[in-house]
Amino acid sequence: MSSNTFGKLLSVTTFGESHGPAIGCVIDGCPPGLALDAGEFRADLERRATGRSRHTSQRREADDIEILSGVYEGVTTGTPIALLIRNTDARSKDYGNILETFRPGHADYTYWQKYGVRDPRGGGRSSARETTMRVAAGVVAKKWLAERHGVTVQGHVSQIGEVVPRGFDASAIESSPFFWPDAGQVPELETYMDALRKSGDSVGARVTVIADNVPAGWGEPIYGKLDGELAAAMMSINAVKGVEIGDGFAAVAQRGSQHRDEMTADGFLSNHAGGILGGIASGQPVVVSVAFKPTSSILIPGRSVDRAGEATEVVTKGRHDPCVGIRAVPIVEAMLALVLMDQALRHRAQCGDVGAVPPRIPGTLQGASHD
Ligand code: EPS
Repeated sequence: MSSNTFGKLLSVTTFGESHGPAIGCVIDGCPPGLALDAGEFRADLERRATGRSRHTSQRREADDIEILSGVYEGVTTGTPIALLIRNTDARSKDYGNILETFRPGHADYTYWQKYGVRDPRGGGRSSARETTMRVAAGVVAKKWLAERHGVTVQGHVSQIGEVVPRGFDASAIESSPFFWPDAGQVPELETYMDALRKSGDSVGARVTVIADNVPAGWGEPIYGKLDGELAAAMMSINAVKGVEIGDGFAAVAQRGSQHRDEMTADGFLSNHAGGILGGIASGQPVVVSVAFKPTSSILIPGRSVDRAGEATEVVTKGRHDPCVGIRAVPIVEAMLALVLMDQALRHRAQCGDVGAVPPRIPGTLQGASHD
């Protein structure tokens, strides 16, 4: 199986299956001298993990990181950083009844068509378990971006099913079981999710992530556009069906006079472009929204075929997420951070001598819209 690596100067390779002995990643190209310790991965891994609320899969993994290489006396050495997490709570018998068939809406069928062989336990390599290692690699990128450039990356869930936030309070996000920016709506969402789970169905979600303090100039036209690479990175996450940068598809119905972000010496007057022009960061916040489909592993029976091509009915039992988008905030943050760090290193390599060219317009003026 190829294509398990992404990034150019900072590259990440992930490996492992959901029910195999371990999952892991190799981060190559991280500059030397970054302080790094296994405990630093804990917070983001917990944010992504299953079993931390009743609204997610109840599989309970410790997600303890082992740093196998690339760090000596607490700092990165510039050599490949290999990280490993052992799987401790796989329950493969849950998959006994779908070994011979294909869940409708799942990669079961396409993996089978492509490889002619598959590890059906927990979805094998196609499982969202793989995203654990993206989050781990993202911890390194977030830290480097924050220390070297003051870049911060923060996400939230911006829609669950048909429910959208009524207000926006950044301080509400991390204490919410839904990464939701309006604390007042959490009881309503709990009721919504409880009813959904009882019905045996699942629902989609939208996740929005914003990177602040991204310097103007990061990104490479023509085929290495920052937005192009972000779209590819986001689409590589399990269950993602759509990516928007800034206004995204809403731009279709806008006029040029409305969409353009007018510039003053004091700052941009809006951010419809999502911080990227011509594939290059403008110095405004980079705003990415990602659409997650409803999980296909559900209790409601669905028509399918078995390996012999005979009609059958599939019901997926086990420990599944009724809304996989809820746990996706740290994954989207990680992918954004990894793409930004790669682009930062590439910018430094080619244009490090250019420096800041006047006029340097500060980011978006306070009060201007991100959306
Ligand atoms: C997943 C199915 C479930 C989730 C898993 C993602 O796996 P299992 O049936 O083995 O419990 O628990 O999520 C994780 C284990 C994780 O760490 O994210 C799937 O089909 O994608």
